[in-house]
Amino acid sequence: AGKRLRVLVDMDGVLADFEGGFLKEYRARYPDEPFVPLGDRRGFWVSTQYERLRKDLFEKAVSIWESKGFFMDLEPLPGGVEAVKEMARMVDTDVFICTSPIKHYKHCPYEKYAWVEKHLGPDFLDQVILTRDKTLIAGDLLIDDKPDIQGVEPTPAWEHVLFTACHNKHLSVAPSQRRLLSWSDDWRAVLDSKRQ
Ligand code: DGP
Repeated sequence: AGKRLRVLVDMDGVLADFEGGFLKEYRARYPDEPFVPLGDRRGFWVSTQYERLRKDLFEKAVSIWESKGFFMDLEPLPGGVEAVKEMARMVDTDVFICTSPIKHYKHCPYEKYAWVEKHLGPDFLDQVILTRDKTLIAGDLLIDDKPDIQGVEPTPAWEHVLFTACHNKHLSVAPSQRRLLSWSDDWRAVLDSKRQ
């Protein structure tokens, strides 16, 4: 047995259905405004695409994820919670939830912890890392749906595995970049490929 494997798993778009939750709440709150169907989503930033639709929709989009209860009520994405629990039970494997809170801090950080407690259990709270700069966090793997993960560290320790989401599935990424198409994809093989 070699050294332990450390896996960093993103939350929004990987474990929690940010895009689906956003669209549902946006349409409920602004039923008469135009919206972007999930099949038409392009680019990581939801607000940027809504602003292109119409200038004032930027603020309307932002109002959704700044609302109390938004992050807490996100549905788990299929298989994510089960995959993370299984990873945590694997020998020589440490799993952390690595997530960037929004800067409107009134609800989001609290609700992210509450979501983890609800879906993964109170013991998993030890595994939560809230950071706006994931390049500082050392790990073997970072499973994340954001195509470009940057920060102050130019050479992060992790390999970024791109988790497929509605906003990134059409992107052609570097041939060196690996993808997980969903939690039904072979994430166990990705972990095994990093073991010594
Ligand atoms: P992460 O998935 O950990 O990289 O965190 C990114 C967060 O930003 C996540 O909660 C989704 C959210 N987000 C998505 N689109 C936008 C946007 O247009 N503006 C802001 N401020 N946050 C957004």
